[in-house]
Parts: sequence; C-alpha cells; structure tokens
Amino acid sequence: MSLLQDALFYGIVDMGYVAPEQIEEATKQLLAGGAGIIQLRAKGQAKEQIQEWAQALQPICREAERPFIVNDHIDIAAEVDADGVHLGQDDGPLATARDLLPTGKLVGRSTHSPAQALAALEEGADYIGFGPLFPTPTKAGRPSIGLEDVAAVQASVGTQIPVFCIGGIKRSNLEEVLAAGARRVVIVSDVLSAPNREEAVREVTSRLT
Ligand code: 3NM
Repeated sequence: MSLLQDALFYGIVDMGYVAPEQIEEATKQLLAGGAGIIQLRAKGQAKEQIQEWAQALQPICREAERPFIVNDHIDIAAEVDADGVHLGQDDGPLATARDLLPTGKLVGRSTHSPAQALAALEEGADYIGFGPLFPTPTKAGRPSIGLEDVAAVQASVGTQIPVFCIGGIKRSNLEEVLAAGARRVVIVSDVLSAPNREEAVREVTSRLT
C-alpha cells in the first residue's frame, strides 16, 4: 500500500513544544526513535516562518525516507515539495488539497467521531487522526472522546487506511490505548517534553511493533 503502511508512530514537530533553534534536532530525534511519518505543526505562526521551517525539515525527512507532512497549509506543502498535508474538520474539502498538490501526495484529516472518520474515508483521505482520546493541553478546549469507539473505528476505517489515535496519549497510558484497539498513535507533548526525545519515541515504537 502506501508510504504509511509501516508508520505506527506519527511524530509531530509542534512548535508549541520545540524551540525554533531546536527544530531540526527535534525532528531528527523523532526520526531516530522510529517515527514513521513527521508533521510540522506551527499554530499561530506567520506563514513565511512556517514555510522556512518546512523548507528545513523536508530534506531531513526525505533523507530518512519518511513522509513529511505540513499541517493546515496546502500551499506551503506544495511549495516545499512536502509529501502531503494534514487538514482539520474546518479546513475545507480534501479535494482542494488533491487539486493543488501533485498526484500521489498524502492528504490526512483530523476526525473526532466515528461518523467523521467514515466521512473522511469516503472523502478519500489517505489516513486519519482520531481523537482527542483524552483531554490535552496541546488542543485545549476540545472535548475528549474516550476509548469506547477506538476498536470499531480501527476495525472499519482502519482496515482501509491508517487510523492514528491522538490526544492526551502518553507513555503512561499507552497500554490502555492499545488495549482499547489502537494500532497506530500520535503522541506530541509527552515525547517532545521528555528529557531524551529519541528514547521516549523508541519506548513507544517498541511497544507498537
Ligand atoms: N489533534 P498531545 S489532539 C494536534 O484530536 C492534535 O485532532 C488532535 O497532542 C485531534 O499528544 C491533538 O500532546 C493534540 O495530547 C495531541
């Protein structure tokens, strides 16, 4: 299947947790720990700045042969020849990204309910995020959806495209998330705030395989 077949851990370089001067190092640490895909997420930052960061991360991910995704900005993804873009529920139709990006690029969608997960599959998403499973400071204010729908979404949508569970997942609750039926996860704050990011990611990826 796709570039994403082997991606069990989705790493996000979230500029809320990474100092700008550490952006390249942080990306390399996530990759070295076993992240199968990397997203640049820089909410509230100027577009020129995000483009500059994206330009810096694209070759690092290409060298590591892992897909590089830009959050929200289809134009930046196109400009830096990223491997795709990630869109939220309010970011418009996936077809817009398909039209603006070359054939074969990845388009992902955030989903927050089983109905949204199915809709994203039907709309042609290459993968989805599903969450937030738990309350999280990284997306403050968004209601958490808990673990009850994880198995059903994995068994339906997850047999067609990768489903990455997200939101409040930590090394300390990973067991619970996996027991609920998750196969792939995104963990942001817990690994980016760890004293040794590479080790933190490696601990996660070793438990996913
Ligand atoms: N998207 P952490 S939850 C970026 O549910 C993001 O769509 C979510 O960060 C969603 O691992 C989330 O620190 C935050 O909770 C994930």
